[in-house]
Amino acid sequence: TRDDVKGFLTRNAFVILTIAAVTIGIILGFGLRPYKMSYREVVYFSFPGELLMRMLQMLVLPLLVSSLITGMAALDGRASGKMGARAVVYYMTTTAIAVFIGIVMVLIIHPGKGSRDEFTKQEKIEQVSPADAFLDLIRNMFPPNIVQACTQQFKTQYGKRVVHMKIAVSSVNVTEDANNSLFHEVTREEVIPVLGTVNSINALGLVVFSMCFGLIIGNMKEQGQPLRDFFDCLNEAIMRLVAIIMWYAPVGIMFLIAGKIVEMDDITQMGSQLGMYTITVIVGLLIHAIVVLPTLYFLVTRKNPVVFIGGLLQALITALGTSSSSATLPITFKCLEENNKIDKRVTRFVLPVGATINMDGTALYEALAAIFIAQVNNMTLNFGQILTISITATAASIGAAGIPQAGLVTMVIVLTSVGLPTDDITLIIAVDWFLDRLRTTTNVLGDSIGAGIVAHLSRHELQGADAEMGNSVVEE
Ligand code: DAS
Repeated sequence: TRDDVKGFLTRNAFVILTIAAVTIGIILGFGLRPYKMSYREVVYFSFPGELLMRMLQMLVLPLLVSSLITGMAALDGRASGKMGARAVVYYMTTTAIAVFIGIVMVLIIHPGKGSRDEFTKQEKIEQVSPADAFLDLIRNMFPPNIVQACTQQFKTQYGKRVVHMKIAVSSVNVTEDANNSLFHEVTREEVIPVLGTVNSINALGLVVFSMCFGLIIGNMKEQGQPLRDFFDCLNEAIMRLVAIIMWYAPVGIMFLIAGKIVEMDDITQMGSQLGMYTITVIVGLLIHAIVVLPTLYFLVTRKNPVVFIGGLLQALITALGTSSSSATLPITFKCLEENNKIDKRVTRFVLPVGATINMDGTALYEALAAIFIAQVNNMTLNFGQILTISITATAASIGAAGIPQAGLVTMVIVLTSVGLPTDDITLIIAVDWFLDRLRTTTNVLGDSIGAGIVAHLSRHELQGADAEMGNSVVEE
């Protein structure tokens, strides 16, 4: 009936709008390719998309801090301990499965066979030792200055600038100099992809700080109440801002996707090895995202994963459009809390941590890419080296930030750990902008299903907490 259709449309307005936006974006992108826009025109054209990225990035910081502090303060030590343990077990399990899938796929399909002369040799890459990389990882968990941790972005500990490919100027991970010269043609010669371990320091450092701070004010009883109220109100206010931005998101995503399609290299030029590599990554990510994660969700919750994932579509498409799981975080919150009715005490705790350290797509990708590079160099890896790759790929995915192309950067740790030439990363940069979107979508899916699973496993504690809350209200 008319009312049913009306109800369906309002319930799924966002998703319908976003899917329409992606479709129009793809058509627009391929329609405009023959006009060979200049770089400047591309930046103008993708400007609405860049605005969306900036709006979301602007919210990430207050949202991450307020949700984690509120989430930790709302849980008493015992409940947060149990919930934290469940989340960590889930993260390690799914990341290990993802790495395993990546390694099996690249060994079976073996995309790296054949000569390497088809790869054009590109710029030299700064070498970074794994020891420095790991130290950087731990160092970034303890920012010397909380305010600085919020603003200092994408500088490696070696003080060098990280200027990514030319898309960097029109996305979030720019440095001040590239930012100031927005229309400066950032050509390949100037791109010095210093692939140090670039973490979004604000995320790692702030996650550690917020969790400790939230736990402490949670145990400060009445004395901590003003701060708990403040961060609770801040979180609510940010979520209302997200609700406004969500109406703009489809427009932004349309231009992000169209702008990327307009400027991407001619995919037919891609050599057969790179083509096989791309297919291997896509198959691996699909297996993890469509088979492993939904099955895990069903096994634990006995609920229909298709319905659960249906509620996440807006977040998954935003991840595809922005290739940044931290930029998608505000929308992931909204989808889980409003569509999938996940308890806020779980999402506030699990999502910010998951978006920062749980990246199944990235872990699968880094293990697979490292072995692909070994194959291209005709290097046969022994079991010990493959084990090293799986461990360092897991560590690199934890250290990778939720920003575009972070997985490409932390791959330095994986390659150096088995003595592979790090400048071979340039062999796969050409397709990284596309594979990054797919692995980011997998990351967001992994975080969201993790929230669903942890919420299900913690339902008794949460009901218990509600009952206590209810009793205390009744007593009053
Ligand atoms: N783009 C990163 C993210 O936002 C993933 C990656 O680069 O591997 O999750």
